[in-house]
Amino acid sequence: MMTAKRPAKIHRVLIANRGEIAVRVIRGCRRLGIESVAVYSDADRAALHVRMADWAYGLGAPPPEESYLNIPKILEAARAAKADAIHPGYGFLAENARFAERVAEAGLIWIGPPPHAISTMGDKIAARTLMIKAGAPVVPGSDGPITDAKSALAQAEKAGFPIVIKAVAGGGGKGMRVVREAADWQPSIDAARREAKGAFADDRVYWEKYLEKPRHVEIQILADRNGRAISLNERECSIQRRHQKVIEESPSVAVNPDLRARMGKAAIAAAESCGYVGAGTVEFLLDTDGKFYFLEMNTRLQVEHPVTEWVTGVDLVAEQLRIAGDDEWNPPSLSHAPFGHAIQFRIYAEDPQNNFLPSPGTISTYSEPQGPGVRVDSGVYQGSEIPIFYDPMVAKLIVWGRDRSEAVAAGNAALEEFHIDGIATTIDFHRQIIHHPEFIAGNTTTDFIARHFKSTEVHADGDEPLQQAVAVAAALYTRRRVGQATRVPSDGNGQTTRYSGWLVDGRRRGTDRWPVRF
Ligand code: MV4
Repeated sequence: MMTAKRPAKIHRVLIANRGEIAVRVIRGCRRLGIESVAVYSDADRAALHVRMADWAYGLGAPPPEESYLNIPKILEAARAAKADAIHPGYGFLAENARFAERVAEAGLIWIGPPPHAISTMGDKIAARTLMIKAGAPVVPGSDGPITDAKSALAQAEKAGFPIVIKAVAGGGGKGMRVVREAADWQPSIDAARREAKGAFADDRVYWEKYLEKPRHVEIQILADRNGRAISLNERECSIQRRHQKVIEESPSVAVNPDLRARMGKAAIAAAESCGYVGAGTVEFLLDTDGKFYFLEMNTRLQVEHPVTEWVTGVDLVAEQLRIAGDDEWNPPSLSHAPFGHAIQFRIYAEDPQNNFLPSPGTISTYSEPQGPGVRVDSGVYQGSEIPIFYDPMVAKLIVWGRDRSEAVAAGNAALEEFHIDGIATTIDFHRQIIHHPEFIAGNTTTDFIARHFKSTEVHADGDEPLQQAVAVAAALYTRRRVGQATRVPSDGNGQTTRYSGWLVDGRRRGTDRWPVRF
């Protein structure tokens, strides 16, 4: 058999997910000689993950509660398919401790961390407390949920404004409120509570000192049941829009070998503090003077895992399967990592011209870039329908170069070559970002898009005229490129070839724009 060593206990994995991550896990299984079982909603009958899996089971109606979040139906599919393990992907049930328990109770292997690790890290105060005990740096903040707003304010004022109120059950920015003066304290707590209650059915909130313009740097870890844990370097994920990551890269320009080693140690301490098993990510904020602070731990495989795979040479899905399905695990060697530089661009079915409104529909043209240093993790094919019910990410483009500037150039070329018609996508938005001198210079902080692409933000902040000019220029630039009338040349056979949107004034788009001089 031409396969890598299969974990002893896993023969058939049900993937409780859809889209590109379901496809990614199917590929990981196939490499290890493991059969895959897809599940699908009525909206996904013809989806790529269903076509690629060895087996497929329908779950029911499209709404997530009736399909990809429906625990009884998923367990029933696993039983019917004779699966021996379940991989949750990310999102949906991936960080649901109750689901992890139910999987084990059904006699199945859960390809993820123990339920208690999920629930501990899901409680942001419990996570902070554990990390303080483990001796890792944590942002100054409350040591429990806010009960008495007045005494909490007295404490917070010692740390100093600005302060951020966060949901205990939160993560991802939901229920977050920045407070800049005492007068806003009570209203901010009330607003954060309301939002937290709506989003998590848990209105507990806590406070932290708010760091301005930090970088978001996270550490990938792998841990096994026998207490072995390794860190697989960092990912920089500061380029995000309204708490949705847009571009991720590894390594981070802000991390040197010494800082990498210290952050790696803190991440391993986080994993050990909660008895972590499998692949996980420890998020840190890195402030402007190079100090880092624990933020939260994500107890799942993440969307941005491919950049780590590329610079470490480690197949993270295969390692997840080996850790879950073998008693003994040999950690992969990292002696050559990080090697080169990888960047991931998330391609969303969203319209940047229309405040990033989701753009569902049928993909009429789908043509992926290829060539050296190019990887595409996609959940679609030409003819796919993008349903309205789920996350609108359709593909991830991951590029590699020997250094960051080569990776950016590879990204520019590959984005140029990525053609999707029938729906709006964020492909051109990515090109605008990587052409920005501050991106090229590596000045990627979490306020990058809000500051430099103001026209894309409803709640713009800052008021410098220069920023206004940049935003207007960006908007005009986009309009010209996307709104230009399409030339329809003849292909010489009397037939008309349509280059839908890809000819501007007879010059192929992009050819005169790289490298950019500002
Ligand atoms: C912060 C912060 C500054 N100071 N906490 C946003 C999502 C959630 N995971 C935590 N977030 C933040 N927490 C303190 N004490 C700034 C952010 C933040 C952010 C973090 C990572 C990536 C993008 C961000 C964008 C805005 C705010």
